[in-house]
Amino acid sequence: MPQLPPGQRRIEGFPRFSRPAPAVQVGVDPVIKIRGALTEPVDLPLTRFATLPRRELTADFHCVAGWTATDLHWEGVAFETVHRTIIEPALAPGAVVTHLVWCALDGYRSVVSIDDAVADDVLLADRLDGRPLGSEHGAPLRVVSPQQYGYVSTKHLCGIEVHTAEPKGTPGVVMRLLSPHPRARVWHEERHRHVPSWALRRVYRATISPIAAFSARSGRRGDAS
Ligand SMILES: Nc1nc2c(c(=O)[nH]1)N[C@H]1C(S)=C(S)[C@@H](COP(=O)(O)O)O[C@H]1N2
Ligand SMILES: [Mo]
Repeated sequence: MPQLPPGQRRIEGFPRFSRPAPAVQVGVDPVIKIRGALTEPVDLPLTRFATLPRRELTADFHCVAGWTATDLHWEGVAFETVHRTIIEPALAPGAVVTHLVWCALDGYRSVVSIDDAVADDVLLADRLDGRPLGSEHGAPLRVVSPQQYGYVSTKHLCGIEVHTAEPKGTPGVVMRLLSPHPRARVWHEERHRHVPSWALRRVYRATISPIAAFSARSGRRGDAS
């Protein structure tokens, strides 16, 4: 059996593990709003996204809480393609991009360094295991970044912020303590910025079943697939 990254355990299937799914908007062409260090804002409608060169990827998915779903088959567009063909030509003169923020319809946000975002295996995915992505796993479009903890793989993607410096983190002591690692690389066990990974493994493990159960229930609401 192939080895898993440190502190991870294999889980059956692919649990839903997130906030309640946002309502699916029927009859509108969803748009990814690209904002930030650009000459002007760029809107990327999914109808245009659908014309970009496609990419397939089979990868494991690692949640920071310690579960790993194996051999998921994703289809979509490499983020590097979106960056090279849509974002780079729109950059403000002299802007040197250092970070992006993935923004989601449910209000979820995650910060990534540009180097991690343009890695070869980072996808904006609209299909999973041969089917259109369901709302439980991030319809209509989600980020998939297999080398990083799942919290980077933002579901229901609706915006990308383009930054020339690292955006400020969440305020509040507890949140700051548990703030995500700036690289979040699974094989380096970069779970958090401040708290060592071993300190949380047990605590996290205890949260997996309750969160998965809650997520499964809230994910069925408004599920389109
Ligand atoms: N929009 C959004 N994306 C999200 C989350 C979320 O709550 N909302 N949770 C993150 C976390 S912590 C994980 S582990 C994965 C879980 O993806 P899944 O629900 O498809 O298993 O989604 C990530 N992306
Ligand atoms: Mo997670």
